[in-house]
Amino acid sequence: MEPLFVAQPLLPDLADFQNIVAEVWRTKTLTNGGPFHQRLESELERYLDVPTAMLFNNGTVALMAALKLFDLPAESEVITTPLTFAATAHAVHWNGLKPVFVDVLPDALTIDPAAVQKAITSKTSAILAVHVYGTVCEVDQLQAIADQHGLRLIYDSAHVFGTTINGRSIGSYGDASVFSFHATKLFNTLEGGLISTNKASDKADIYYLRNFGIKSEDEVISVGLNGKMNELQAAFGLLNLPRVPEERRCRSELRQKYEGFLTGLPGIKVQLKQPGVTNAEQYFPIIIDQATYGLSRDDIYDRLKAKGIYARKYFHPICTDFVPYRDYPVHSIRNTPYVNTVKSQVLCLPFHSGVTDRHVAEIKDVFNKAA
Ligand code: T4K
Repeated sequence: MEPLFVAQPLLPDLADFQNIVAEVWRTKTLTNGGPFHQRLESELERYLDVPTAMLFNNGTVALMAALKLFDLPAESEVITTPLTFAATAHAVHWNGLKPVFVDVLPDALTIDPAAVQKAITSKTSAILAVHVYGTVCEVDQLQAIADQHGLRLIYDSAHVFGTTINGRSIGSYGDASVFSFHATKLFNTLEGGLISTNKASDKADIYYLRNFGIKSEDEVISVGLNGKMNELQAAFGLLNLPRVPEERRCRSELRQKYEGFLTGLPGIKVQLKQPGVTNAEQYFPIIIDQATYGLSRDDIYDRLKAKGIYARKYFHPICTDFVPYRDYPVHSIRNTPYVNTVKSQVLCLPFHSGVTDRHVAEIKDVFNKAA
């Protein structure tokens, strides 16, 4: 059997992409907001149903720019989760701000609002919450906390492209939302990212942050980055966007197949179902409790790997295990932060349209033997 990976990129039809490449060769417009970029940006504004959707060259740079947008005081504290990809914490650090890590909620694995409350100090300036694995944060509670303390609320939405909560776009929550269009994401532009906000008036500021702060040939008005997406990325995205619903449908079916044999297995928890939330179908995480199940997460990971099935232990090690953040505590309402337990229990199974029934049977076999 060919190796099976946790992710497989969504690809446009090659001939369609070749035609678009030929068009780029003809116009010689490679970057700096060309026609493909402009089209993709307006299509995403519609798709995400937000007044402001601004493309970036990747999700990490978009996160850095989103934090910069609010002029947070130097060295102030940004409360975030340690159960995320390193980029979330790094973006805080690159802005000269201090990440303050707090615990996650059992089952949901998103940032715990009670732990956020507890971690707020006079130096706190923002909350950077992550809709991890596609499970959405406690958006109402977080907004109430942010309002009460005058904090900015920014969402890392890398895992929730196209999610809605009771019909409202995930990209419209908080002060800003940041998406990743990396190859491993449901919607990809090779590499790419986006900032969305609920205010049309943010457009100009985000534009300057993305393009060196250049206002005109003679004027630079802010300390901007080079966060621009190029024309080949944008064209790739334009061809991929219409393919997202079908990919999402395949993943939804796959979710049902996985849940068919995992739900009810003692010691295994599948992803939380959130009423009113449309799941983006980005990841399929499970939590394996060795004491009840008999085998550990790492045992299952190894057994799958022996069959050429590469599940991933996202996001273990967690941020506070990484060298730059090793001295940072995890604030919690518990004596032992829940995240320190669950980090050794989460496993993301291969989750994309390339997973066949044969693969599912192989994976089921591993779990059944273990049970
Ligand atoms: N915030 C959050 C919450 C995120 O999850 C991420 C990114 C970001 C921020 C930052 O956004 P970006 O700056 O990346 O836009 C991957 C991705 O590189 C990373 O984008 C993603 N999160 C993270 C969760 O996963 P790795 O180290 O797991 O990537 P890699 O190369 O091991 O890929 C996983 C599997 O996917 C491979 O085994 C095979 C398959 N694959 C991968 C690539 C890159 C392909 O089939 N083709 C490919 O081109 O980090």
